[in-house]
Amino acid sequence: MNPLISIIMGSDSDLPTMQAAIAICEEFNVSTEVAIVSAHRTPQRMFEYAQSAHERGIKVIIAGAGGAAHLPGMVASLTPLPVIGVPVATRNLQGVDSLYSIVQMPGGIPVATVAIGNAKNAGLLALQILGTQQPELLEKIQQYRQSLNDSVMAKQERLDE
Ligand code: RP5
Repeated sequence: MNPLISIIMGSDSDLPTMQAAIAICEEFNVSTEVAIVSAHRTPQRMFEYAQSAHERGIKVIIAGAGGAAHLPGMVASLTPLPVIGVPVATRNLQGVDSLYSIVQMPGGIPVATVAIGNAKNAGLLALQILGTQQPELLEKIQQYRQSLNDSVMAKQERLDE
């Protein structure tokens, strides 16, 4: 299966955070391409990767980075595909630096940004974007939502006992 969702990150130190995006895509049986692409350390690779992603059949890119987190914005400027940014938590500023770096894109080049460290939501959003073109995937998302609802109701029942 050709990968439909690309999950990239600035460093292997981002992988523990980004693992949640990989896991949710696996849960929905959607193939992913996972790569370390640094805006600062491998700028040429970033250009090549972002410019060729749509030609390889990728539909959505999830990009995680921490600190002066340029990767999602730079990649968004190089591809026509939707880009979802994941601000990775940092030691000194706890990821507020990453969040501001990613979310404050000037008009013209959007990056959809999830909460600090919330790669799971980035994965789900990517799946929902794919789902607009895949009715069976949309149905799985509905089932997933139902399972969230059921788990809350089960907790309520235990509280009421
Ligand atoms: C960013 O710098 C990466 O996305 C990572 O979050 C941060 C630190 O990278 P390492 O020094 O751990 O490789 O580019």
